[in-house]
Amino acid sequence: MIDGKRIAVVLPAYNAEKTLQKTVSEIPRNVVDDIILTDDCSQDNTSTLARTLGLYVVEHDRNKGYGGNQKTCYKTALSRGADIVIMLHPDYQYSPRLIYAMCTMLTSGHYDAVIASRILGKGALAGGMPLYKYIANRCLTLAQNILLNAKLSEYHTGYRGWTRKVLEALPLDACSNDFVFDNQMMAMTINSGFRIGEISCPTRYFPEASSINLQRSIVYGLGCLKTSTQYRLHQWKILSFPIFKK
Ligand SMILES: Nc1nc2c(ncn2[C@@H]2O[C@H](COP(=O)(O)OP(=O)(O)OP(=O)(O)O)[C@@H](O)[C@H]2O)c(=O)[nH]1
Ligand SMILES: [Mg+2]
Repeated sequence: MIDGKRIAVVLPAYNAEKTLQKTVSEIPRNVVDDIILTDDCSQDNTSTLARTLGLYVVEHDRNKGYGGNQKTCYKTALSRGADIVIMLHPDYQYSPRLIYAMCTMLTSGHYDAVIASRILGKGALAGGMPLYKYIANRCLTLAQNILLNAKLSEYHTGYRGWTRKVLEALPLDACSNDFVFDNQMMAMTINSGFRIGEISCPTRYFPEASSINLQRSIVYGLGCLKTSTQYRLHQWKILSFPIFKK
């Protein structure tokens, strides 16, 4: 709890066995009330390990995709009474020690959502982000900031925090079940006028923390541009899209 708000951390997991324990060990248990792992039909022992670590586990009976997995994360966290939900990839790419800082940005009342950015500061390349991902991240961010009329340092982090108000307001079921879910959710948050804060976050790249290949990265990048273009067309009242229905 922080300021009387119930804090949940959700871990959308897929084959996270090798990195789960390290990730969970750095979650500040003194403030986090609920740790939920949703297992998207992993082929390793992610669920078994998660139960051993004392997490609340939801298992999909078939692979629903990254976005489908996050839908389960947020529904579960809300149904278990969360006021603040921090989404963290369980691949130990991000520092769980920043959960407290992210939560206090949300409980302060200044922000409705917060992202932990790898781009704020100079740590991304030092942390091992491949140059092609860094350049793609910067170019997509520039394009999205222009199309969304926003000023974020990145849109692609796997470490985000939300208030209950945001999660209840956004029509998440209208979003993709694939990786572009994250990007659609950011665009929807902006469309609904919610205030987004950012903190800087160190990143680590190592084989288990990064499984997305070039082809999937390209599909994701094009999906991001499509999302922002849809937002612009929606704002100009030229076309309407279900993800931007308030
Ligand atoms: N549900 C589901 N999740 C997946 C799948 N593939 C990867 N993930 C999860 O999606 C998250 C992001 O994938 P990563 O491979 O870490 O992506 P990345 O290469 O680190 O991407 P960047 O952090 O942007 O550089 C991880 O938590 C994975 O466990 C999948 O097929 N289904
Ligand atoms: Mg990763």
